[in-house]
Amino acid sequence: MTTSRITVRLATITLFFVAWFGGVVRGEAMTIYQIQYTDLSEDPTGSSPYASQTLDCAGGIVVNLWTGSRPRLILQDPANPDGWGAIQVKGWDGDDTFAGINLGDWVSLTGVCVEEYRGTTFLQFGGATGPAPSAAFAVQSTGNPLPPPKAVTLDQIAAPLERPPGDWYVVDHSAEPYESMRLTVEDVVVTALGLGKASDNYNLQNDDGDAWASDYMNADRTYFDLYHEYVQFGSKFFSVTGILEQYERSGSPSWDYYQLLTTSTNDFLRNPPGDANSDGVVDDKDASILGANWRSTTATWETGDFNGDHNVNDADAAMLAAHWGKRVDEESVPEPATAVSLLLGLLTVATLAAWHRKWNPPGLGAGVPRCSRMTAEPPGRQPR
Ligand SMILES: [Ca+2]
Ligand SMILES: [Ca+2]
Ligand SMILES: [Ca+2]
Ligand SMILES: [Ca+2]
Repeated sequence: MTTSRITVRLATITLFFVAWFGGVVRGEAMTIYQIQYTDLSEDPTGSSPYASQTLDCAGGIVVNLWTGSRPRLILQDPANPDGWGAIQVKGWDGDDTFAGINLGDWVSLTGVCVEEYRGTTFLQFGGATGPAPSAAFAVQSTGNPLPPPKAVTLDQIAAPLERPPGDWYVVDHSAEPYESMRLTVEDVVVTALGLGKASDNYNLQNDDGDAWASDYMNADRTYFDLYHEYVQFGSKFFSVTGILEQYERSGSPSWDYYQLLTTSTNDFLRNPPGDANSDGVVDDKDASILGANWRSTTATWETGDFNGDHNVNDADAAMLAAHWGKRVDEESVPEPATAVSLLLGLLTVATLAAWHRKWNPPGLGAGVPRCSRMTAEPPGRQPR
């Protein structure tokens, strides 16, 4: 047999096997990275090259479990902490789909179907009526430490832009490597609410830019509330942690955005009241800021107004005094009575007034919160 005939025969056999197995990629389990990774210069959408194929996945550590109409597991492989390291598994067998799986388990999967759904890559795990009826999971180990959330800046997961009248788009998909990973952003303020397809997105802002977040997956959100109770216009956080998800929908209006999904109250670290400079501790630097803006009526948190009434007065001094020395990870809710009594301790109004006279900074403290120009969208349903 000539070489060319052998080549033709091998090609025929190869084609036969491809046809026989259709879109099924079985054999050695693939890593999350392999399933998620896309060369964004070749495919700017960032979609998985294995979309619609059935495969086995070596899996990762369970960093979140979510029960909903389609329960979800979020798996993260600590081998890829900088990108393409996490994926969501969507169950089709109701709340019991992932029974027996706990946070910190390393879970591997067989027979799952890769789905690109509204911009996010899922591994479908489904029973009789689902897309992956033969899917199975195995708990390889338990009690693994959860991979620490990756710190990113807001511009790395940038908020979408609006193309009037009401279409939202991302400039590029450079956030794609972080899809489904746990991320944390620091020193952010809520500057807009009511955004996104289901009006449950809010805008986080700092000097690096803007990014959208949502609490729809937050287990500690009060049922029927759109947001976690900590999230209000002007809420300020030392950090917010969540899982990044893309949402995309064509039509009119069309949507494409990334949203940071918080999962519990622990995902919000609030600056202790009094931490005017947002460095995570209440100390003399903050007292100096408050003193310098004493009696201002147009103040912000950064200039000493910690209760949001725009005035810098004894109420703010009391809050600062009550949290003196507190760090962000030991933040407590101030009780007015305690605060007032402590006010007479470390910091007194007289002290603060004296600081004010000493510095007498003209024109300081007239800042107003920066506010995004984003507008609210009509209510709709969040993808589930
Ligand atoms: Ca995506
Ligand atoms: Ca993806
Ligand atoms: Ca401080
Ligand atoms: Ca105040």
